[in-house]
Amino acid sequence: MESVEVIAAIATAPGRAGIGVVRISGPKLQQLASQLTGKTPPPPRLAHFTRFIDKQGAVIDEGLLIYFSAPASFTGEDVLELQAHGGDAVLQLLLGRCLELGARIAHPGEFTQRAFFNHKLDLVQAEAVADLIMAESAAAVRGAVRSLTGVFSRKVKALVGQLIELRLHVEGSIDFTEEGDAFLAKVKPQDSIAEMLATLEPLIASAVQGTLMRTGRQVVLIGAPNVGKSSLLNALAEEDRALVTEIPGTTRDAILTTVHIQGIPFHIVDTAGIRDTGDVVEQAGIMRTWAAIEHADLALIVTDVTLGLTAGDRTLMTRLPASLPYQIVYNKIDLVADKSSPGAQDGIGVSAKTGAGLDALKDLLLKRAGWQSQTEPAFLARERHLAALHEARQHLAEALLQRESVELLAEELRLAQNALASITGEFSSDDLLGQIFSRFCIGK
Ligand SMILES: Nc1nc2c(ncn2[C@@H]2O[C@H](COP(=O)(O)OP(=O)(O)O)[C@@H](O)[C@H]2O)c(=O)[nH]1
Ligand SMILES: [Mg+2]
Repeated sequence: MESVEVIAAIATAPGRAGIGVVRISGPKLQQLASQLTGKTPPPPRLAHFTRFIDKQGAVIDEGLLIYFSAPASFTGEDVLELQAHGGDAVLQLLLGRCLELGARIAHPGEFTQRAFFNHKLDLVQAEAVADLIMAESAAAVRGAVRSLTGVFSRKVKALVGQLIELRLHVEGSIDFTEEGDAFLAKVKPQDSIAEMLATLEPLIASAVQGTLMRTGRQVVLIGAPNVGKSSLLNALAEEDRALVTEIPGTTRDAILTTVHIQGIPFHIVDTAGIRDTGDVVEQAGIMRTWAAIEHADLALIVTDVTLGLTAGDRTLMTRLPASLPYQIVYNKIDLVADKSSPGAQDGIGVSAKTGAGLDALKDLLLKRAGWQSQTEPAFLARERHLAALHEARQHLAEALLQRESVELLAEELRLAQNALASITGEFSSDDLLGQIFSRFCIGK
């Protein structure tokens, strides 16, 4: 067997804090613990107050040492957690001492990778660790925790189990052609396939919501200068992100702000108003506006309700990429008496100044993003999961059509199983694993 290296990393964020943690994982860490503390190693799972000493026996710091004995640890190996004071220099000294004692610095995500290889977590759960750390809203935290605790994995594994069961029968019927047909007639593969497809649908719906919660949508605010784009951004963000003045051409740079609506991140870009101008800085800003439009999922065309949709707005609409959906927003409705008039059919009326209509605008953004609040709570999912679920659905649908050839039926079922198993990592190639774990932060 190849020997497993001892890895170590500072597990807490850089900067100053009450405590900071150095984490070590690998085989037989008791000896390292003794060398680090100058004492006999403590029993597992007990917080142990100790001094951490350097090569000459001088004290580096004092703090808590916790020893987790394999396999009862996060990684499934021996793990040491050193809780020292939270300063960069002291933690570096402590880490340096661990390296002297034979550890090497862990790669990003390597602790979680080891947990995966030691069957402590499946792939969905490992990804959820990273997602939980990156989560920016309470809803995203809940979604990541649902994945981490195995809610998503269990559903996928149940389907894989059903598929294996069915494949046993189907493949069996190929091998024993004589009794095969009778065998199949009893199992009724079409029925179980239809049942699996029915289970897959809500799973896909949840995953769609989960990916939305993770990645969100990019929304660009465009329109003529002075219609209130920056004011609208500030109103949505509930803080003054962009400069607002009565001078047309105030916004020069594209400003990105993330606003969470029901936990979904909307990355809203405020842009320089589009107009012909001799000002080179403003021109550069307008170029950036077009660049932001390229990356957007939705454009909000902001207009001043007192002016209505102008010729300039109409030209702008024709110049947008055909694939980009847009929505007209009439701003400054506080200035008109009849609030329903201009935007009634083709747009939505808001006032960035008073906040009127903002809730309706938020609802509209959610709807345009495909958010459905009535579905069961989402687990935080990735595009990778969604693609695999779609692939499985496709193969099951194909399998449903294979009434003539048992071989083709068997093949579709096999492909459906592979797709599902790739979600939890049972069939993942090393490339995929490398990609997933390299995105982690060090110490995780
Ligand atoms: N009455 C009223 N004025 C607004 C509203 N929104 C923006 N303004 C004013 O319109 C002017 C231009 O706003 P700004 O946000 O800089 O527009 P932008 O150039 O499109 O970004 C400023 O004087 C704002 O105070 C609104 O809803 N009602
Ligand atoms: Mg502006």
